This record gives sequence, structure tokens and C-alpha cells, in this order.
Amino acid sequence: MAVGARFDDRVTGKISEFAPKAIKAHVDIDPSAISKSVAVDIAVVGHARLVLKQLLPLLDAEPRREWVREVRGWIQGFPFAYDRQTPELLPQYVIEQIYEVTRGNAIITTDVGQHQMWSAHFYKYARPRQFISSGGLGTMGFGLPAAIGAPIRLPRQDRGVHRGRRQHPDELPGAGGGRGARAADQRGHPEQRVPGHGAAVAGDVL
Ligand SMILES: Cc1ncc(C[n+]2csc(CCOP(=O)(O)OP(=O)(O)O)c2C)c(N)n1
Ligand SMILES: [Mg+2]
Repeated sequence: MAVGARFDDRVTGKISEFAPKAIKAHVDIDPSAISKSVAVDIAVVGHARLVLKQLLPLLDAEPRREWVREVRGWIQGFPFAYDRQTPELLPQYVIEQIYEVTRGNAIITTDVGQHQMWSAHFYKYARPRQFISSGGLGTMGFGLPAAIGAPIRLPRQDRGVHRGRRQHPDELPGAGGGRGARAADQRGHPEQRVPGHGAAVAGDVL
């Protein structure tokens, strides 16, 4: 069942071979989106929230214990791991260190690609909206503007927490400097800028 999704080619691969045995249902508010690329068996035109609200009471809860057990097995068999002995500076290690120096408080925004996966895996997120990424939409270039915007939306006391000590606002990459660029944590952290592209630390920008 696809809800508000468009069966894009990243999802389907070769359309003629996409889920040939499945009964496909598509919920979309736009009738022209239905069966646009994949012919579906069940079409529901409507607002996703209302449609799902109406569908939920019709379903019996299914715990799917076997499936959950299988997935848990994969998690155990393929844990997040990397070579910690190598003298090379691996991105996974860098992201773990960003986690340490920001004490897990940073909002992490990403572009698209391998660093996005590593950022999802190796920074430990504690609260909703701490990891801001375009996900499957695959928007390269999303990371920097998202890093600029994310702290603006934060409560005042949480802003700018991840700034380095003694760094003047005007020296901050992308910062207008001055107002709002106050370092909230004067105890000081080492500089946290990750050179080049990759995971941007929100506090690094404002
Ligand atoms: C605008 C845009 N162009 C192309 C792509 C396809 N694409 C996805 S990941 C990627 C490479 C990203 O490389 P980089 O930013 O260096 O991230 P890395 O995988 O090295 O961490 C490309 C070209 C895309 N998602 N968006
Ligand atoms: Mg790259």
C-alpha cells in the first residue's frame, strides 16, 4: 500500500518486474497520481490522514512475531561496526566524535549519500527532529540550508549550543554574524566543523 507516494523509479526498479504478485493499493489526494507509473489494483482518492483514520478500525492487529524475529536476527548479525584499529580517519569515527563533543545535543542535517547513512547510524539521537535529512527524497544540497534553518525553529535556550569557544560570529561559515550568533555554551568545545561536505552540525552554521 502506497500512501501519498508516487512509486518512483528508485522504489520500483524495472516497472514490469515490480512486485508482480502483490495486490497494490494507492492512496493519494491527487487522482492523476494513481496508476501513473504502476497500475494499481485498489485506488483510494483522499487525504492521507482521513483515509488512514477510516481504514485503521477495519484492520485486526497483527503482531507479525516471525517477521520481527527475523529482523532482530539481521540487526544482531550485522551490527553497526567499523574497523576501529585502522590508523585512517574514518567517517564513522568522525561522526561518533561529533556525537561526543556535542554531548548528543546537536541537530544533524545531511546531504544525500553514504555520509547520510553514517550520520543516521553513528550519531545517537535522543529526541524527535534531531536528525534532519531528506531521506528517500534524495535531495543533494539539502544539508546546509537545513542546518541554517533548524536552529531557528528551536527554543531559544537550545540554540547555538554546539559552537566552538572563542569563535567570533563573523568567522562562522554561512553566518551573518551578530544577532542570534551568540555562543550559548561558554564552557567551550573544540571546533566542530567538518571540512568538505558531509554531515553538517547545525550549531556550526548559526
Ligand atoms: C540533485 C541531485 N543530483 C544527483 C543525485 C544522485 N546522487 C545521490 S547520492 C550522490 C552522490 C553524493 O555524493 P556526496 O555528496 O559526496 O556524498 P557521499 O555519498 O560521498 O557521502 C548522487 C550524485 C541526487 N540525489 N540529487
Ligand atoms: Mg563524497
